[in-house]
Amino acid sequence: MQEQLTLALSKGRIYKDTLPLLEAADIIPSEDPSKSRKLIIPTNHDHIRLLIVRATDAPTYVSHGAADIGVAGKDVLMEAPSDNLYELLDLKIAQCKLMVAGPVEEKPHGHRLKIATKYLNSARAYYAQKGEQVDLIKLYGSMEIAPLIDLADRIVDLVDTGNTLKANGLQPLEHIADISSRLIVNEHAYKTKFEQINAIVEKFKTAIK
Ligand code: PRT
Ligand code: MG
Repeated sequence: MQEQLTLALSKGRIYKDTLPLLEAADIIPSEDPSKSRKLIIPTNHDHIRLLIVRATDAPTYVSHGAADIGVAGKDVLMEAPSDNLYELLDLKIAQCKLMVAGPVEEKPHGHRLKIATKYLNSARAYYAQKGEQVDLIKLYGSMEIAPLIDLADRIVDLVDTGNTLKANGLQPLEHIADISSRLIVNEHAYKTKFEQINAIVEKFKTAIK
C-alpha cells in the first residue's frame, strides 16, 4: 500500500510547465484545472492528488504539511521564506527575472527614490545591499501603473519578454535575481515518504535534462 501523496501547485504558467514533468513521472491529472472548478484534482494514481492553490500560497501548504510536495516560484520563496521545507530541485520552468524598471524617460527627482512593488522584502534587501535609501510602496498588482501616474519613480517586478514594461513606457534598469520554479518538499514528509518522493524527484531530474 502506497501512502497518500499530496502535491500543491498553482494553475496558470506553473501548472502548464509542470504538466510535462508530471507526465514524465507517470502522474496524469484527471482534470485540467484551467477548465475545472475543482481545487483538489485526482490523478491516475489513487494515492496521488493535486491541490490547486494560489502561487503565493504553495509554500504555506507544504510548510504546514497540508501538502507533501509543491511547486513555487523562487520569487515567492525569497519574498516569504518558510520553515519546515526543503527546496529540492530547480525545475527550470516559469523562468523570468526580478528587476528594477522605470520610465524610458526618467524625470529628475530631488527626493529619495520611491519604489512600488509587491516584493517588499526582496526590494528592501536589494537596496540595503546597494547602500541606497529608498521609500518602498506596497502594491498587489499592476505595478507598471505606478511610475506613469507619479505614485512611484520605479518598480520592482518580474520581467519575462519585457512586453508589459514596453507597453507602459517602461524599461528594465537593474537585474536583481534570476527566477525559476522550485520543487519544495515538507521536511517531515521527506523522511516518512522518502521512497515515494525520491522516485518522483529522480523522474523530474531526468525530464529537466
Ligand atoms: O496571477 P495570480 O494573481 O493568480 O497569481 P500569480 O501572479 O502569483 O501567478 P502566476 O501564475 O501569474 O505566476 C506564478 C509564478 O510564475 C510567479 O511566482 C513567477 O515565479 C513565475 N513567472 C514567470 C511569472 C512571470 N514569468 C511573469 N512574467 N510571474 C509573473 N509574470 C508577470 C509579471 O509580473 C509582469 O506583470 O508577467 C508580466 C511580465 O511579463 P512580460 O513577458 O511582459 O515581461
Ligand atoms: Mg499573475
